[in-house]
Amino acid sequence: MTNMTRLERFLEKLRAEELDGFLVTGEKNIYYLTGFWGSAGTVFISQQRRIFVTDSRYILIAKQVITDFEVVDSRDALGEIARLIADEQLDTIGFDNQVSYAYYQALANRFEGYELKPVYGFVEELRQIKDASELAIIRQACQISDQAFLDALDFIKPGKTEREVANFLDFRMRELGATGVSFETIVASGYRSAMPHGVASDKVIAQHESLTLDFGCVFEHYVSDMTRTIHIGQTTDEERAIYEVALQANAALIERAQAGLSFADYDGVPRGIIADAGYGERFTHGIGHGMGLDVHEEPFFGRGAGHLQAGMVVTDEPGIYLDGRYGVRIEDDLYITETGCEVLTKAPKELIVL
Ligand SMILES: [Mn+2]
Repeated sequence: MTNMTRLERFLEKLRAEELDGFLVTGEKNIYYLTGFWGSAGTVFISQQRRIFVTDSRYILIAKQVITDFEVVDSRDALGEIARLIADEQLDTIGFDNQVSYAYYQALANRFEGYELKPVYGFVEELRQIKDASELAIIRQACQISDQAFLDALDFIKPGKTEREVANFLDFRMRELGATGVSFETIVASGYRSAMPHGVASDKVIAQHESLTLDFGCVFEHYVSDMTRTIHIGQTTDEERAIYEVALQANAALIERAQAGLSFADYDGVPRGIIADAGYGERFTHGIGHGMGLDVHEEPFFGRGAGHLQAGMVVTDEPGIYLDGRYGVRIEDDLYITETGCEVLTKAPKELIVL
């Protein structure tokens, strides 16, 4: 299984879902299967044919990058694919159920006579299991964000604004090789740190405040996503105690995370620690999510039953938020193996007081 290529896994899933062919949409899904990165591409895959259609803007790069596919230049991708497969005796064609209504109308028009079957997350399910090359890239993305955090510790001072710190992180990650940020950088100080997704504002960071930094970068199309909470000046006993609870929850999950752990336990183990400490109501979001080409991708632990599988990259991000006062969150990215997990984000987690 782990030695199978992405296309082999795709074809195996096609058989399992009893589909004769599948229309792949979405830039990241297409990149995953073909290596082509661009906004205009349509992919059709059956057991016999692999077709990639783009228009004249992208055709030269597509022909350079894409191997193992017929690369076709057309502005009518669906019509072109329907024409190419007309003699193939196919019956049931799958497509992503997230496409737009207009796309579906065009599809129904061009593929008249086929049974069209909407499927949720066909390629996204394959993308959950990272191969060695993907893991190597994600490791580098995490190294970049680790280093940017360490460098930011020298930059952060009372009197600076949250936005100045966010700009520092964003620019530093680019200096270290990132091509962008994986989401709008969260820098939340003091009372604003009680908002789990408080993006950086013009608020000035003051003495004795906590500061939550949640950020990540894009490196070779893959992302990192990490959170650290630090304190400025000095901390109270309560702040130290709450930090310790969040850290214990984060660490307990690292201890337990391995292939086979149920999604319910993935969330439940750290949540139980926070609840036992009396802050269950203050942990107001899910424990984490899958991560790869997208910063939030399958698996989503809140959605139904499932188990960790070797090769997943998932976040571990417990938090405690005291409305109007402050909050703490600690987030790592974990690569799941048969026997445990590798923590990809290595920035220090002991309480830092600047
Ligand atoms: Mn996250």
